[in-house]
Amino acid sequence: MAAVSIALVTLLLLPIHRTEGAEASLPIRLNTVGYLPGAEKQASIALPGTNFTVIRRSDGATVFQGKITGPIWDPQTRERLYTADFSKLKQPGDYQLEVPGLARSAPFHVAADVYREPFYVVMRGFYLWRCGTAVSATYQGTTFAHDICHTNDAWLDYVGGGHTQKDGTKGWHDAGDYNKYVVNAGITVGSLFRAWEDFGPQIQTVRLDLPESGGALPDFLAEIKWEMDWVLTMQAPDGSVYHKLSTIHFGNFIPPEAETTDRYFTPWGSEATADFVAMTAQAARIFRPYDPAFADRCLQAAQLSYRFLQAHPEYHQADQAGFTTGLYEINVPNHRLNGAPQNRLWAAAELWETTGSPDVLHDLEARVKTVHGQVSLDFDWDETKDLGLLTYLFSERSGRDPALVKLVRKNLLATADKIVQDGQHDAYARPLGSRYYWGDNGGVARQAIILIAADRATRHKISWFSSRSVYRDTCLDALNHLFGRNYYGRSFVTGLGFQPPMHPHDRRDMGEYLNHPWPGYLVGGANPKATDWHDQQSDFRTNEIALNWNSALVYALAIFLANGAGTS
Ligand code: 9MR
Ligand code: ZN
Repeated sequence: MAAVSIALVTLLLLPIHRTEGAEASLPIRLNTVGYLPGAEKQASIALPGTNFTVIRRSDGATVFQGKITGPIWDPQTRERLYTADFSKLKQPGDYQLEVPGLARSAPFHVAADVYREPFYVVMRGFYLWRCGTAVSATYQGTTFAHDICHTNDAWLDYVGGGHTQKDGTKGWHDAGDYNKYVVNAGITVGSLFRAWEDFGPQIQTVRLDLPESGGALPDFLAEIKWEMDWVLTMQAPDGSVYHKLSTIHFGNFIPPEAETTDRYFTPWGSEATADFVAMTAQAARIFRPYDPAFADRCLQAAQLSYRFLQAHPEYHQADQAGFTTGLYEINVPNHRLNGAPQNRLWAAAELWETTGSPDVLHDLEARVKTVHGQVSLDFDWDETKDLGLLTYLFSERSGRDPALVKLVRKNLLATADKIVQDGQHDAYARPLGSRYYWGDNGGVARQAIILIAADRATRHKISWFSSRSVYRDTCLDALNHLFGRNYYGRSFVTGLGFQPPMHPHDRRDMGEYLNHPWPGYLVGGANPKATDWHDQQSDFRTNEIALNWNSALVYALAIFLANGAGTS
């Protein structure tokens, strides 16, 4: 905790550049949260220089000196960028990087536990997103709280229930809006479960201070259960799954408890139903050791919706007519062939992994063949098949087609290597290369899922999580980028690092919170160009927050929780 607050209250000696983007841009750009001791450490510098030093903040001593290299031309930002490499600085401490006479960087830390506090804050973001309850958390002297909200969720008018209500409470608000969308729950819960399955033991060492802390469930799973309790309410009696629970139009910037406009279940869709199967099937096996009754309930729900999907192989688009809230509709034509195969592949993978059913494996492998075992370069809510492919690849169950397993492994490594290369070719070492789109900051973080899978696939089981590799270094590059090694020199996560977003598109950030944004949220990011980020509340295109992006950041941070494992 202390480490992060020090960074925020620091007075700085920083020349500010005005650039073509609306935001001030700082010339020395590095991870303003900090580095693990053994990690590679580089800053991108937008000023010509020859030498740099690193200064210890406690006594002003110069602890490192080096030569600046470059420049390289960044076609995305149209800058000449220089590089300072201070990887050899391994001594834990608080520092600033200086180009003598020209500029000094934001403060940063070197510490083995440098990502523990950010992990805590970002996971707390999920708790603060809870719907159907009052929430409260104090961060750096400000208490962020709202009263119990959306207790009337929701009306059945659009799903054949007449003007009656059914329980649809709990869950998390989606983003800067308070609606609840099954498809975005899918990628979010899937990424968080992936984090648990890959890094559960180290995640368990972080206490999240939840109302449930100290109970039967590990904190991390208790937080996800809040969402799953809502997800289960989205299943219709026949196994189809309502696409979303939403107001008709986006609401105003008011606290959640003040939003009393009617909210409705919307008709079912293939994407929501497939994602529902995946989430509930995965929950069944993950919750089994802690809460068998809940695991049974999830498994039954998964089976019912899977049977429904099998009986409805064609793509069924959710009817969202009349609603102007988020669509979360998979509208790439190819994805619609064979009934949204991407999500169905993921559904089959999780159900097979949980049950071992040969029929489900047969279905799964047919779908893996349909997509040629292709692991996508980056993925989000509209492309969950990678999650299924990874579950298939790492399964310890018998019965898989060895040739298909080999193909997926080969494709995974090719994709991961491409991510590594894209990062190496980017002036800010951004592992998404030059791809800029709505929510690309989430994409940058989510690359870690593919990279870690490649890391795991290329190592002996016993050691895959314990030492450095180019894949893990690239995951750190993702964190470096999001915490300040970017065109803006700023952190993209509220409450963390240097000059974090102050005006995210978040409906809670009004009244007393107008200039105190709720902490722990990754904003969408520059889009459609590297220089198009605006820290303005109205800019939902680049400055909104969202569950799916935060879940990817949680994954990336979880990798490095264990005493800096993998980097020393
Ligand atoms: O994350 C979504 C992005 O991929 C889409 O391009 C965009 C426009 O459809 O919508 C984003 O999702 C928003 C959702 O529809 C409503 N809640 C806020 C989400 C984040 O902006
Ligand atoms: Zn709510």
